[in-house]
Amino acid sequence: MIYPPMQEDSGKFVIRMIKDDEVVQQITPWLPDGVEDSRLISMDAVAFPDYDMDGDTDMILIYTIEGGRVIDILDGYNLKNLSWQSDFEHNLDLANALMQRTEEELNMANVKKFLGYKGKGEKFSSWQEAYCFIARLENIQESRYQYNLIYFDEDEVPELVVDLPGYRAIIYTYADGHLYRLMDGWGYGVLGNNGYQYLPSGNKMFNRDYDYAGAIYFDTIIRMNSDHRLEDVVTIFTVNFDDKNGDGYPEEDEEQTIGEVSTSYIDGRAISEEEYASYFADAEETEWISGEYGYEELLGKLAVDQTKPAVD
Ligand SMILES: [Ca+2]
Ligand SMILES: [Ca+2]
Ligand SMILES: [Ca+2]
Repeated sequence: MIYPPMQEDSGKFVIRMIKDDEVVQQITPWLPDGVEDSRLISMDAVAFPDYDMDGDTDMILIYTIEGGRVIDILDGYNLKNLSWQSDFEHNLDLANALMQRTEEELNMANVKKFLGYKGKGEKFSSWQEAYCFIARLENIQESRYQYNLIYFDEDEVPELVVDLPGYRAIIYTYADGHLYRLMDGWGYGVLGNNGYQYLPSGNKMFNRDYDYAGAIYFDTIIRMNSDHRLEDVVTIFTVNFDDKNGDGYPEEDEEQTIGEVSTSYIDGRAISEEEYASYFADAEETEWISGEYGYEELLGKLAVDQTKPAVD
């Protein structure tokens, strides 16, 4: 059950979700810039639609504060049938967009309509429709996103890449009327992570993460399982120097050996060069996962842009 919002001493208010007398979630509703100190007047509506149709239940709050009416969208993560076990994250980009776009009547029906929510249990009729739906929501949140359609696994349905070039990547797949978020804004481009490569139609992704300026690195090979989730196939830890004391860190007297010797491990077991190479036999055929074009061009490729009907 959800208790009415509670005003704390600070004047801030929180929402607590209670199950069996235990607080399982505490959420501090969002207050827009400039009205952060506003007090709550009324909680007007609470709904739990999976508005972005990714399989995880989300939350929409509408409330009135001294500064006016506010919409708060909270994305749920791994929340299956409201088990209350997972977290919600404020989606401020979407909330801000809603605050600007809907006028006078900020009610739940209008919010759902703006989000394009199809309703509980509804399905998409095609991957094109599903990707059009989710790309619209992504584009509202970040206009710099670049898109791509790639064939990650072996089937005929491409995966949708949503990429903030050099920063983070999202990937969606589609099956049987449903969207699945494979990668959820995985970061790259900093801290020794160059990005993600995949074997086209091979259901195989490669990522290498360097540390200590390349003295060690982790190779992770990832695949999509039958639940449409990514899972690690193997992680290989490579020490690229003579690690005399075996702590995985290049001490001063070991630093000079960087690049001279290298040993790879799987679960702590040293592996041969041949075994290491066997995991990368098809690495030559990989491509980078990256956005290649903007939102409008994506719509054209999905042939859903009504002003430019597909011709062939
Ligand atoms: Ca969701
Ligand atoms: Ca596919
Ligand atoms: Ca060492």
